[in-house]
Amino acid sequence: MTEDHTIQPDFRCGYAALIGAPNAGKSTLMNTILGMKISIVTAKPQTTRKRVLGFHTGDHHQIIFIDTPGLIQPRYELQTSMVNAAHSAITDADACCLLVDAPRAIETERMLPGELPGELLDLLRETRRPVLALLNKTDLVPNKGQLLPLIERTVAAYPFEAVIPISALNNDGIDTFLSALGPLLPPGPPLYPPDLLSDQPERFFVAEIIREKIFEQFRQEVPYATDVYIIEYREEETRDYIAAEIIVERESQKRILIGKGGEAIKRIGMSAREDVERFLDRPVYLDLHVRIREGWRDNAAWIRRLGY
Ligand SMILES: Nc1nc2c(ncn2[C@@H]2O[C@H](COP(=O)(O)OP(=O)(O)OP(=O)(O)O)[C@@H](O)[C@H]2O)c(=O)[nH]1
Ligand SMILES: [Mg+2]
Repeated sequence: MTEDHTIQPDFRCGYAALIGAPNAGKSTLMNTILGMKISIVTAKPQTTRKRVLGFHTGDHHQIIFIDTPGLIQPRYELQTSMVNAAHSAITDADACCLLVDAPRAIETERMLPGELPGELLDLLRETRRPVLALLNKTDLVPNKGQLLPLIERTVAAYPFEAVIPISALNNDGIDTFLSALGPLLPPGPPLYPPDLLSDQPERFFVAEIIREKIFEQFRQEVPYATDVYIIEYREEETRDYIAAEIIVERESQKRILIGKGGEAIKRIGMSAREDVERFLDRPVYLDLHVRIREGWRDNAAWIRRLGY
């Protein structure tokens, strides 16, 4: 925004959905643009489970990014709600940004894995929103000549507004992307104050940070069988007291999460607290509890209760 906060007559403001396969780098891209870690990122697919909003305000536009869960063929209730979150973001957005994992697409000669491309492109066609294709992780493509055939295939696959190679991690191509996206938004004043980055409550970010640590520290099915929610959040004089419940599906998963003599849960708590304190910029006491909620991820009532 300009110094005096006067809004230019050609100012634009609107919603931009970040969509794509799991692990394509959607959350990384949003964080890079916002200059703050709003959405959790891990090396594992299906990290993001809910829509996360992030606001980017420039001189000429305010972009309300919607980070979405990766598109998959759902196999249980939680995944169904994840896909629904992505689909509704596409419908709600003024413009869509389809992220492609470029090195993976080059290797497999497909833009998106599995049966998704046809279905997704049909949905995009139906909604008639402008779509940008972002070929991400170009830092991992050693020979830039390899990008050309991928660009050609992408151009041929759909009438994208533009096909832009980027590296979300290295902040490469991001200015080009933002310059292409801004004009696709409708004219209008900003909807949010320029210094606001997101509208999610603090407890959402705290639960997400704990979930990120579980994704980072455990293998195989444990992260996917886990969810986190805040049961108590109390602002005390010297610190915030935050109690969170980590839910799992089975006794064996609870044992893994707690670890021998509680060392695993302690490790989650320590790394999560560090990040939560950095995020909130104040000291916190994190109180973690593990509980079994049998079959929660395939239980519609639980999915709703968990805010999906
Ligand atoms: N080298 C490289 N790695 C990247 C880039 N962008 C993202 N990554 C990595 O890719 C992995 C997945 O990134 P995320 O941002 O979590 O991907 P996502 O699309 O949000 O994934 P889901 O939430 O699971 O759908 C992480 O390990 C990131 O560090 C990039 O431009 N270059
Ligand atoms: Mg994500």
